[in-house]
Amino acid sequence: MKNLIETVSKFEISEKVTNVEPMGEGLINDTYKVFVYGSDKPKYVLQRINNAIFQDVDMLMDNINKVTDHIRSKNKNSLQFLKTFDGKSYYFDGEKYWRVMAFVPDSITYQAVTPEYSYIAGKSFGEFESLLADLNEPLGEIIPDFHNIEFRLKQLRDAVAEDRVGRVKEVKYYLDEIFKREEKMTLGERLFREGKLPKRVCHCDTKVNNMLFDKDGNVLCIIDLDTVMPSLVFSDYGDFLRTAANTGAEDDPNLDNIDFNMEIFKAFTKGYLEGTKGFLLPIEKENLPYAALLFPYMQTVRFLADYINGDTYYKIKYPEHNLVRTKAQWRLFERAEAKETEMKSLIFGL
Ligand code: GN1
Ligand code: MG
Repeated sequence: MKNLIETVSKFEISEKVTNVEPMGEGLINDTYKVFVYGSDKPKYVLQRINNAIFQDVDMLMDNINKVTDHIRSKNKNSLQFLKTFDGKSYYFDGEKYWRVMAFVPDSITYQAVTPEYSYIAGKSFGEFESLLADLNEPLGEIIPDFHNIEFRLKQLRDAVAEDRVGRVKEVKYYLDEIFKREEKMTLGERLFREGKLPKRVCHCDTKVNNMLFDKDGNVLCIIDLDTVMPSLVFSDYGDFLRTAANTGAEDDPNLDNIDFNMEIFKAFTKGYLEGTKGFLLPIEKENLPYAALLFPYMQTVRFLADYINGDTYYKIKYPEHNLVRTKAQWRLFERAEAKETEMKSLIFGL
């Protein structure tokens, strides 16, 4: 803890820091709440940037600063990052990279949401995309091909070919099911190549727990901006539903808990279509059910590839964790797939 307090002290904070405690459930970075003298509520957030994944920390912070400045220039809430005493947006301690942001007061995060909150989330979230639609400064592609499913399937194939830790034989069922649907699930990339779908500035990690809500369910601000980059519009819509419409947990060991909740789907989609009225193309709207399937599918591919590779990417809590995650995401995919026709007719009516 002493070291963490010392790290925080490199940033422009005038108060006396009293305590630093672990926070959140992120799978990539390590996050801490920072308390200062005279208050029992956290005042700042300290984060260790995972630079194995985000190798170009300058590009990372530059992207984030462009996005937060742009949102603030429109008088909307955004995360506020602090500079170090020597004017940098991160601190390198010789081994690790750190950043500090202001804690958003009176904010709540959820792991699950109600239909009512989903409607508001869809709307605020569509508005977030509208806000960024006129960002003129180009953003760096911080993780190239991040949500490119063709690329993710190639990574899975490479992992299988290498079979580094001998896990391929036990996951054959999932591999077969995944590759059976390859043609169908790579539609977005084909439409992009044919010039029919544009790329837009997307958040690319819109899990429910990456949004701060106020007590009335309004989205106060969107957090975890590391992956903001150009992507197909499906990214944010699909990834939100991946967590929000799941009646179980992302890594639920009990597959019976998992279903794709159509009430959440309906409410979120209604809000999202309102929020994106100004820019969403008919082809983007028509393919929203595809997006709802794509993200559980892609996350299955990513968790499975990491399991086969011997757990090198995602933080795990126990040895089989990535396999449990794979099974849970696949169950969610199957449930969503079974409701695809229903989704299409619902969207058609909205
Ligand atoms: C990672 O850091 P966190 O937990 O918000 C991942 C996302 C995955 C998600 C799965 C940079 O996000 O893409 O969807 O885990 N972020 C990165 O929970 O890979
Ligand atoms: Mg996160």
